[in-house]
Amino acid sequence: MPEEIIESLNVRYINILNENGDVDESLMPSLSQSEIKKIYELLILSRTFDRYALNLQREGRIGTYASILGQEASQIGSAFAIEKSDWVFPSFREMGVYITLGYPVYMLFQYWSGDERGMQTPEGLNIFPLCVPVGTQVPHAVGAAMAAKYKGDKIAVICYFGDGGTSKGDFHEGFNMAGVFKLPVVFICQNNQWAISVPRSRQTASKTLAQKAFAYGFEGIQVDGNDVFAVYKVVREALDKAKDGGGPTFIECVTYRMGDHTTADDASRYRSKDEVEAWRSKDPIARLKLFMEKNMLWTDEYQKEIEGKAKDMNDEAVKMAESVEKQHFEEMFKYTYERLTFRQIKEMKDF
Ligand SMILES: Cc1ncc(C[n+]2csc(CCOP(=O)(O)OP(=O)(O)O)c2C)c(N)n1
Repeated sequence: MPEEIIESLNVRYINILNENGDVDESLMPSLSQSEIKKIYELLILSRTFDRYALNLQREGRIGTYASILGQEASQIGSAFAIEKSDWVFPSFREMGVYITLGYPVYMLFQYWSGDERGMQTPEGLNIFPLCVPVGTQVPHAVGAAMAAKYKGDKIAVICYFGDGGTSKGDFHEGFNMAGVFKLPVVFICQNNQWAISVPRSRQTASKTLAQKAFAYGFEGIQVDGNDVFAVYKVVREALDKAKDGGGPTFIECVTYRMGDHTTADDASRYRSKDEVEAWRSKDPIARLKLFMEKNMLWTDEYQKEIEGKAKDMNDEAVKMAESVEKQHFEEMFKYTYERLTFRQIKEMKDF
């Protein structure tokens, strides 16, 4: 036969919970009623944190902040599947992941107010500090997965990044290594359609981001990133597969960044109101609420109670963050190198 197809790839797309709050029972993950309520409460807590952070930035009480509005299902759904012993490598937009994993909320406010001590992960939590340089966490995560495999630890590594991150060399180098060595790593891309002002259509000519994984010898799956059940299910299965020696998985969560890129951006300069409105009806929290209402898990009183709790937790966290003892300015210089450089000594004196 002079010509034949030697490879064809099938990219799966998964949605379980639709915008009306109905689920595809055949795909529904096993979650108890109390777990579903817990997920809902984490969604509300994370959205409340986000609102607080945006308001604090406008009041000049914290610095630049990257909102998670609209992306909560991708974050909480994925983090809910993570076990304490797994290792997490976030980008800079994963506050919902941090909150779900039990990171102290006050330390998140502390970090965004410019105090790096907020990223000193407390003992017992396996979360790397958030990563501002786009994509550089991919090789870090792959290295950690390599170490876990070498040591025979039955853990998985989870690495988060955005659609923009898939254009970085770090992404391709990390994916290649993960594929060749069949490493226990789950890559989660929150495709929120925009990398600052660069739309998804200008990021890549591929039909999906998920399909990029096939080039490196492992599966890429696309999931409705505003569907917390689908995200949870796919991530859970990928983590189990990684821990059973099945190698890496790439999960593309299709979602939307409802806010500006950061508080230093004005998205109305590069995207239309109509586009934002079209995504508003896909809100990840609204659809879980509808599902819970239909299944007798939601009432007005319950909503008031959990919103009150979320507000109290955030109030308390802001108070704690603002009462942490200030750092001495020397701290800024001390930890970049083992010993201060000549220039640092001069800068410190001049400060
Ligand atoms: C290496 C590097 N280049 C450029 C930037 C500036 N920058 C910050 S965020 C961003 C876009 C990131 O887009 P994406 O990966 O889709 O993540 P999102 O912000 O949408 O969550 C850029 C270019 C950076 N932080 N790091």
